[in-house]
Amino acid sequence: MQNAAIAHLFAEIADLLEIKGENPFRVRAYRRAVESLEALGEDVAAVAERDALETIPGIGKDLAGKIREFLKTGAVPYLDELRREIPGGVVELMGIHGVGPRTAKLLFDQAGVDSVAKLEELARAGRLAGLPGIKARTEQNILKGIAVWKAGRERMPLGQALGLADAIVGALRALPGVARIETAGSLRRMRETVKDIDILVTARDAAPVMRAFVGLPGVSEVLAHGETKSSVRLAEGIQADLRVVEPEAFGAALQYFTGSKAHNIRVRDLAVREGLKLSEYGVFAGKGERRVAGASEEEVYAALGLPWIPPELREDAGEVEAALERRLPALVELRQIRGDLHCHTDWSDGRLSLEALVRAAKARGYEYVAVADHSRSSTVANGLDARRLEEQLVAIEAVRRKVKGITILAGSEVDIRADGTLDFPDELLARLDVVVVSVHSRFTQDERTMTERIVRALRNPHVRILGHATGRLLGERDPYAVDLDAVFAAARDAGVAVEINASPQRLDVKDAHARRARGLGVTLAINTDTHAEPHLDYMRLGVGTARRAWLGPDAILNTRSARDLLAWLRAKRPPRT
Ligand code: DGT
Ligand code: CA
Ligand code: ZN
Repeated sequence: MQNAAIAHLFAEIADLLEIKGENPFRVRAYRRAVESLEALGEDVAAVAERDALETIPGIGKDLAGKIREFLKTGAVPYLDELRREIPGGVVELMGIHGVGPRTAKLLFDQAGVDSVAKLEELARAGRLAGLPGIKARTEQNILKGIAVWKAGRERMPLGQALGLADAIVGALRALPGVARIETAGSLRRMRETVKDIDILVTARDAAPVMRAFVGLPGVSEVLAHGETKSSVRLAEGIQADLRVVEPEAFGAALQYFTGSKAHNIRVRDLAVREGLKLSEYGVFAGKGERRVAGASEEEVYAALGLPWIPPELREDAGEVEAALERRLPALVELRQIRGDLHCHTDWSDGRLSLEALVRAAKARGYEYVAVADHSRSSTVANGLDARRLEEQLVAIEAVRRKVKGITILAGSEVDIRADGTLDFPDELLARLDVVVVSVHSRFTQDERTMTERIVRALRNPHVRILGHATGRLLGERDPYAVDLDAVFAAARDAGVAVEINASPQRLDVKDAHARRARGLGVTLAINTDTHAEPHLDYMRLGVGTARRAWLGPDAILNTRSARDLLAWLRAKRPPRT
């Protein structure tokens, strides 16, 4: 499918137009087209084939023409023209937090900055501050932004890597002779970022599998092409390794390459104590010649006297002890999730209409879905004021009559204002089924101010969920300063659930924080923060995060039935002073 490739080109056009300071409507048209293409379930070539490109939302005559052009020639001349005007490095600058299109253009025009490296050089030398519109503080912020940007490029967010890995595994699985194929490494453990994609395969004849792997359409560079191991770099920059292993050793190899390294060391120590030898080829007894286990992971762990340990726990964070004592937790599973409690619609900055959101949630088998659009303070996100929220309540009522078989919760993602007050009066909040509160502004407050701000919001008796508690954006923005323990304790005392925001850029709170919160007695909610239909699938990332936090279904609010959830949401809490 060329959908992603074309979306990528349109996104680049939008960036370039933005830097050029072109009409914002044109820029937005390209951005909408990007979202549409990413959300499109069908191959765009097939859509073009039946002459229906213009039925795709956001694709008009002009963009349809460019798509056809690309499908025919593999190029978009308009983009090539733009690229000649503005070097790619200038677009890259916009990836740095605090550098928007205007700053990027200014840096390029005034100081010839055409790469992040150049920008860093000038900032370090203190030579940006003299430029018009750039203060000394901006220079410091840019340096900070560069550091986060760099860290983000060494490791890819899990959500993006999973998508790439799924595509590779899907393509290879279809080959004749491929018996088993699985991802390993940090990706299988659902770590929030991964360095590379590790894949294991068993095949009668490895050569054609290797050939197919190095020839995949997303490959930009072949780093190694061997009989048992090949490595490639994908266009997105990440490396992928494919190893061919014997069926008798598949479980042992999967165990070894899943890691983590720290977990493996602990498990190998256990083996040694039992007089066994553990390697990627199996568990061996005697003088290390007799294989006693290897085909499956279950059998490998069993040979060491352990139950199978879920990959998400394999961080040497107490899981080996728990396994030895037979007290591994029963972790929450995706199929136990019964609804999503933080979704946006086109009433604020989402793409789905109310009805489309509800139908999409229903199609995923959910029992309930909460509409939680932004509130007024989030102006860039087209946040609702009280009047529009009231209108939305009426609209939700209408959808309730129209779409049966799913409980529609009326909610809001209410901004926590700088002083901890909320965007709506209590009387209006009281009419909502679920109130999510989040920080979207003034991230630079000191820790005490921020903590007090959030705690104050949590004490509002109508608040039921704290959204993305640290505000971090992977590879883009660090968490703000906040005393999470104090926040978690306040949430517990106020009966507020803390969200595991499953959006791939957020995963907030993250695994370690979620585990800590649970330890303090907090209920968690796994929400996708959906802004478009495919985002509902982010639930998988949130569940992975919860599993890494050792959480079972009982810790998660949205594993409850609609009835139990409603009872929880409506439970009266003691008034606080
Ligand atoms: P990453 O790639 O940094 O996101 O994290 P991993 O865990 O995927 O690390 P990677 O790809 O270097 O190696 C994959 C697994 O292979 C790792 O989790 C455990 C195993 N492994 C690699 N090197 C060693 C080692 O020196 N000792 C042991 N015991 N295991 C290793
Ligand atoms: Ca890896
Ligand atoms: Zn938010």
